[in-house]
Amino acid sequence: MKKSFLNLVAVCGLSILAVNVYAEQGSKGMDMAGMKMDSMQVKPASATALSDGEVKAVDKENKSITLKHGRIKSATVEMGAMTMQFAVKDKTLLSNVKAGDKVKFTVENIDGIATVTTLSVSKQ
Ligand SMILES: [Cu+2]
Repeated sequence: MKKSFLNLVAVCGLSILAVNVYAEQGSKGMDMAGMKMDSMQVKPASATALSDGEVKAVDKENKSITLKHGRIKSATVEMGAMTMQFAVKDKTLLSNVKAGDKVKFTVENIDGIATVTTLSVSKQ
């Protein structure tokens, strides 16, 4: 996980260099670079649907999060509304959330464990 995150940082670093190159070519180049940066923020296409939830507890040590969630129906996980603890795929997912936050997340069945694979605070 950490390695792939570092790879992502490396890719972003390369894009920032590209922005600088475009900037020297004038405003038209800047626009193109801007589009490129925007597209990087778009989530990769996934069959996994976003679910809504509210954070009840965060446990970075054990890479888990307790979420009160609505109905979940993803490619590999289906359940009704409840409050439960999930494993998280990467503990960096937990760095921006705290109890009380409303979140959107995706869950996948990884080795039989319902695992949160993406997590972001909902914009109200
Ligand atoms: Cu559940």
